[in-house]
Amino acid sequence: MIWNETIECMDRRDMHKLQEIRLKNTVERVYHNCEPYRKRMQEAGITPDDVKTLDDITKLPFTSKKDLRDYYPFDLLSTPMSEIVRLHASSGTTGKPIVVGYTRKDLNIWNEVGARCFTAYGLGKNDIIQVSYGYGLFTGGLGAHGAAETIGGAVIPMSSGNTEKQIMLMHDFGAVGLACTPSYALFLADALKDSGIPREEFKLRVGIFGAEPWTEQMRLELQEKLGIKAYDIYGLTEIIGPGVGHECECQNGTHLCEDHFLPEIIDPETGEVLPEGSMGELVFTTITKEGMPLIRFRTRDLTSLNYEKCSCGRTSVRMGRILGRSDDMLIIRGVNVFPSQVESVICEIPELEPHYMLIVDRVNSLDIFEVQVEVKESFYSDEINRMLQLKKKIQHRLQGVLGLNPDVKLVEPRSLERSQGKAKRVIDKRKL
Ligand code: DLL
Repeated sequence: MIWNETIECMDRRDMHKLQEIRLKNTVERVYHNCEPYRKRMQEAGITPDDVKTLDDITKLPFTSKKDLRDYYPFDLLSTPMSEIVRLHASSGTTGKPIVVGYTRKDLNIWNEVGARCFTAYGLGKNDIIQVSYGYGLFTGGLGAHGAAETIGGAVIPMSSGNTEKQIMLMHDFGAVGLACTPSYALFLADALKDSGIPREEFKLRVGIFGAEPWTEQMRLELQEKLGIKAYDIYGLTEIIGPGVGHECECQNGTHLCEDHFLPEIIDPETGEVLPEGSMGELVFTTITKEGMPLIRFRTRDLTSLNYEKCSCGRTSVRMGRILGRSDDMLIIRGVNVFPSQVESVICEIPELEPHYMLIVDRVNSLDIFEVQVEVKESFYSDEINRMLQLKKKIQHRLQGVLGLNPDVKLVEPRSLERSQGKAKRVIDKRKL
């Protein structure tokens, strides 16, 4: 099912024309209404008149997370506060949070893109949808909530946590859709099993998972454990929240709502726009937002874009899985390591649970890299030989994928800390 066929299946030339008009309007808007943007453009020696085609976007300076911090809380708004009807914020690892303001129209855009996502997952007005993303300043809860209401579904505004109640309501209300982080979904899968309630008594069919990187292997694991189809939902606070992109029934790439959020892929080192299909850093320009439009915002997310038409009929560009964030990349003994690479190895080994933790330290100027991973209950044993063999197997596979030989520590089932929101899977003691 397609929510907005005219847009989602639009001829690509028409989409370009639409994007071009909207880009020009946005550049005018920020130039005239937002001092920091005007200054930046003046410093770069350009005016809105210099942006005539989509290609001219490269003349515009980038915006970064640091800019949002520097102009905290409201200096990047392009509308007076009287037009703002909602504020959200996201706290990073350090310092002040970043703040985003939405006008009424911005909230409508958010609901529209959210509705496209939920419709693509096969959900509709007859479905009950449990939203287990956190509600509050985080955009996950209210974003998914708006999407579910817009398609006419019945929302259970659960928020995260309170796991027993999650399972009880999912069962008693007959939730068909579950929206939460993939790591929390894993946790709920275990809780569902522990509840002793037979799977047939649940109506759950669709997982709406995002807010953190997850691998194809993790999808298979979740689909099997929960007996559902697990779909990706992508988004970030700065751009709007969940709904910037979504998978469709083909589960073959995340369609971006590019009539609202214009994507580019750049080389994270040089800032150059890369040729179609290349892996690089994703950059977005919001081309319809009023409250806080962002020009060429550097997401730090590493991925690639595919402009081929999808078998679902949509022509919108598809984003590959997010490999990680350029700022999440670990450099261990000079080798670049993404937690997602470790995850893909762990999920492929049947004796292991998909729960893991990476611990990095530096002793006598040498990097120490430990991978802690849970062994499945059915395989866990006191037999040293059996465990040693498993350890060797994991080490061998990790060596193959990472080009590094980490210490592997097998831990008891359910001993690693579980997360109810975004998972924390790396402890880098070198930075502490
Ligand atoms: O995580 C918004 C969201 C809520 C998306 C619920 C999906 C579902 P932030 O807290 O600002 O916003 O974090 C944004 O999370 O730049 C990515 O690094 C990561 N991320 C979000 N969705 C995905 C995904 C929300 N589907 C940051 N796959 C982004 C991989 C994701 N990473």
